[in-house]
Amino acid sequence: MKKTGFIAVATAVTLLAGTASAATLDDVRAKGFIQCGVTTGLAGFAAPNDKGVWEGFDVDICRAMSSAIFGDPDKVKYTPTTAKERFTALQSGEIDVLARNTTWTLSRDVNLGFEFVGVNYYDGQGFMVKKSLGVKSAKELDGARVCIQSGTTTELNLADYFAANGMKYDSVLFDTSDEVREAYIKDTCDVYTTDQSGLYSQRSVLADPENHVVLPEIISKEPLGPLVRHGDNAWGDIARWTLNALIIAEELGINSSNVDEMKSSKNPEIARLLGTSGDLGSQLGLGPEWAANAIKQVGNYGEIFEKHLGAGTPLNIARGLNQLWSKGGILYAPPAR
Ligand SMILES: N[C@@H](CCC(=O)N[C@@H](CS)C(=O)NCC(=O)O)C(=O)O
Repeated sequence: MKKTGFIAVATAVTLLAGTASAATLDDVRAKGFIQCGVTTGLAGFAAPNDKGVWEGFDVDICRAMSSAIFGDPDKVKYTPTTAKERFTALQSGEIDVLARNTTWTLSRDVNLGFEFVGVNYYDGQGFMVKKSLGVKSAKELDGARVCIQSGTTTELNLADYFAANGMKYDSVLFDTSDEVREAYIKDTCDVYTTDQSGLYSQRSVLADPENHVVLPEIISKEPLGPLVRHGDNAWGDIARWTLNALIIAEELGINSSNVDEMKSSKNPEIARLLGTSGDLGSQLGLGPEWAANAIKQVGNYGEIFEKHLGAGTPLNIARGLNQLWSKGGILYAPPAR
């Protein structure tokens, strides 16, 4: 009896595990789109354009997944989430993936039950002040009123940094970055702190960006990346390898303009990635052109970075740490083979 009971339980667990691992992709295919959690609006990363279409560096992660699955980058619906709401939206199944400048931390991974599939932007927390304040370093901020966003890693880093430097501060908390920016403009606080990328983004939409300075100190590590729920490894694999494919494409010199010619390349790594040899696509439960479609329709990592954040944009962010490992940065994708 005992033995049968054990086998029955073991079978049920196996069946459940089998169901869970296929669920999200099946569900996404059945409904015909990916439900993608983004910010409530952060220029360059995720914001609706003048036609109401969401675009940005984080949005392109979801678009690339859509290309990999559907061969079409626009089979995506967007759910704007505040920093506080984002995790409930993912846990409850309201969204399939969260692509929202979210820092990979132990407690989010383990305690909240998420799977960070990689890093699409290596960041760190910084400070922005008005130039008129004459402050040159974060060490001069003792006694400052600091505007921050609730539900973020920013809060704990700020407390740690001020404590470590024997300084005091008053925090002024808001739910969205629009509210933080408005408060900063209205002098409700002296300093704005968040991920440096967020500061560049927010400065780019101020009426007078030239009057604001991002201080040199970086007080934390903020590896930002897309995440999915624990329990559906196959779905996590699709998100992970879509991101990796964009990075590998840049390494291999494949971009949105040359991807079709590259399909006849003699380089075996290129052939495997673009699906002209091997079966990487079917291993992921996708078609052979999964990566080729993502690269063609959305671009390689470098193209996506330049389009939304690079020198030609109001954000004007240097690649820095987000340069490929082979070019002095730390962006490194495991091999697609
Ligand atoms: N990386 C940090 C901060 C994330 C965060 O919320 N950043 C701000 C940057 S300005 C943001 O995205 N705001 C957009 C919004 O309020 O919708 C975290 O994961 O907690």
